[in-house]
Amino acid sequence: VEGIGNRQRGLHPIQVTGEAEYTDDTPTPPNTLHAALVLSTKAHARILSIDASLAKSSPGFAGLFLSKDVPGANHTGPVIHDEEVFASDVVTCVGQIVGLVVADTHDNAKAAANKVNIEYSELPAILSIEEAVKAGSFHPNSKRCLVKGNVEQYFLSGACDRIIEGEVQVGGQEHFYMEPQSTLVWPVDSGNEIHMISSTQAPQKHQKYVANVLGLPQSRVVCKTKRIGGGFGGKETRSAIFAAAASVAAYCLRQPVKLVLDRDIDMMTTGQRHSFLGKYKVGFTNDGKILALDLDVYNNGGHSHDLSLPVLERAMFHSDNVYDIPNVRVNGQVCFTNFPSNTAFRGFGGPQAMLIAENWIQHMATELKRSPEEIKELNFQSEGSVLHYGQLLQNCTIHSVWDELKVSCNFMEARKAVIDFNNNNRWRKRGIAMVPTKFGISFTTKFMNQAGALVQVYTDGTVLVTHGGVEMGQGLHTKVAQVAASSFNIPLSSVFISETSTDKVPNATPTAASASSDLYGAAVLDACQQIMARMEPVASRGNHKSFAELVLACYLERIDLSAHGFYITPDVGFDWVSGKGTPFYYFTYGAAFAEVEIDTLTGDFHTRTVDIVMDLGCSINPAIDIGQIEGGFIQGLGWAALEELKWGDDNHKWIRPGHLFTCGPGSYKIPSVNDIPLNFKVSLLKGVSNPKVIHSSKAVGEPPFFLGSAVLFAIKDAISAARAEEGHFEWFPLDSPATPERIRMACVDSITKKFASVYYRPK
Ligand code: LUZ
Ligand code: MOS
Repeated sequence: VEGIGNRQRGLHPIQVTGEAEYTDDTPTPPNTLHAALVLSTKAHARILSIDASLAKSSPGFAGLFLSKDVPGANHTGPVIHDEEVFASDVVTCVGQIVGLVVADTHDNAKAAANKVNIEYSELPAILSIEEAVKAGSFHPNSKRCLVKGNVEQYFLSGACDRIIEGEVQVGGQEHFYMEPQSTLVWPVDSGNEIHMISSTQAPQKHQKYVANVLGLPQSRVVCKTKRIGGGFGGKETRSAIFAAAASVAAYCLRQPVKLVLDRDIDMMTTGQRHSFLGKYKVGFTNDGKILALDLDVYNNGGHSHDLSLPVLERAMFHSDNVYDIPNVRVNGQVCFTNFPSNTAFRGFGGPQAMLIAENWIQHMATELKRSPEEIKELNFQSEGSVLHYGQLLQNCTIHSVWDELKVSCNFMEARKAVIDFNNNNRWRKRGIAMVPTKFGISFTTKFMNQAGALVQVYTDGTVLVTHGGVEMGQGLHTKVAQVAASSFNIPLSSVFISETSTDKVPNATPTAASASSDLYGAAVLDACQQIMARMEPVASRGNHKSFAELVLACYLERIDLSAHGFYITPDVGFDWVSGKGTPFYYFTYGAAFAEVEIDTLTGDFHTRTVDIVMDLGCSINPAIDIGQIEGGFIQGLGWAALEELKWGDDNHKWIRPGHLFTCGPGSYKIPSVNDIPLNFKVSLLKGVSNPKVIHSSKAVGEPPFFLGSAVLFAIKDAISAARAEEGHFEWFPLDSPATPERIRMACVDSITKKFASVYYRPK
């Protein structure tokens, strides 16, 4: 996008030079103590004894805090309080916090924490979705059902020419934010107040968790966040428990405490994207029209509830992806497993469910010997479609997005070229795929769709904006500042957003669900309009040469130049009893094309081309939005094809049960420069708007993520070509992620037949 300077991109020089301060860079008071966690090493066990004698004589040791030291409530959680800040009697996963050691340095704290000796008596553990389902191990009250039409009747009536059944396992994903979980907590006024700086998407949750664990009123606890080095959902709730643990030491010792997790500790304790298991039964006609879908979905909640139920709910809402299905039944339930609590991650269950949908629609196409793209198109929803949860589809643009992509990627030509390449190469195969997506915008929990802002205008004509949202590198502050600048008709450089703080804007919803520009943009607009209205009598005299002059004149007339703005998303709400409602204010649509080449002998692949079209309405800042699409796609590609979490279980003797083996970049492969598609094209659908939202824009954060799965389906297409040469034309499942092992084993030949088909399956 030409003509947009660095400032407008949100790219500030201090970010480039590394001078921008994150939590760990904040100068600490001289008496600051450093914390390290004492963690459970068992997936499920009773604590028999804790011996701290060695730790206490460790260099620099300043204190050990356990459940018995908690001044307030030890139980916490975002929805229900089912999780202990410090495990008291029983540990329910490896990596659960048992204690916190503080010392003079980070290294001394770690060394001392390692010397705390805990004796356990082991209990049986549940270490996969499959085991949980078999054992009936579910979180309480986590069963959900959505029904449209009558699935059973359709399967029995003979209306379906064909019925297919299958199972898909969808892998989890580590957030891998660049900045690990970090917090600095200090007592103020001899412990009468507690302040903290935390790396979080939810400063308000830190305030709440800390007030709760210390038994303090929320009015005496402040959390501030200037910026964070990525969150991706991993700091929507999980960050708060670390602040709570650190605050106990800070409060009891009346000293500042800093807790910054090392990467391996972060990975093994903070939870990941939920893995899912989907079991489908789909009925359709010989013409390729879907008639009925019966779907069971299970997600791996881990050892506490956290956000697992809302994640399951969003998954159930997205289990149609963009397809019109006359009869639907979706049953869902959250599995209790002995893993760290899985949590929000960009897409929040939506991508997992859409991946299951794209699997069964591809399965249909294989049955019908037609191209998946044809079957997809044939079943697209359109304007006026009624979704399986009762929402009426309005302003549906999936057809325009898809048609534009088809032309842009030249799909027919690409298909011909792939067939030609595959006919001429025995051990390398190419594949292509087009994948559509529709992402529901709004928190599915109605009350969360609210936002506050504080706008303060100073006498030099500069404006300080504070709102409830957190800047995590997604450009939120830039977009919100643009809204303020355009309201006052002043340059962007006159607007400043310094930090997010619970004492400026109270009770803020976490910065999540892609909705923050919509929400905070509108709240800031509300505040600006209030101030403009107050300034109007002075402004209408028309004798001011600049905004600064006008502001000064208003000040001299004793006009209030500070306003609190507020916004709620209208018309949303859902009732799980009737299973009907309007959970989403609107949808963001997109589609992606991918072409890959695989090496059928090693299972390696690379992405040759990716082409993406998205409808973002009338973008507030196309440079930021295209960055979000590129980043979201690549993160989705990582989830679908590169990143595999491996846990110890009874079949894997080299890692103890419930231990995360992949707890660093050496064993867990996130996308790198070499994984970027050789040709990577992103465009925004032109001539569209979204009158419902601030400046007619659309939410962008999560919607592109799922498009990364186009790479997985292109890989599958390439594998099909390899299998065809061995005479295999039937449907085959491919769990995500499509790692080299899975790709290699799916390219069946005389060598793969020598191996048992068991490879590591997602948990
Ligand atoms: N968080 C949440 C979310 O609490 N509810 C949601 O619906 C949601 N959606 C996406 C991301 N985070
Ligand atoms: Mo996110 S999954 O919107 O915190």
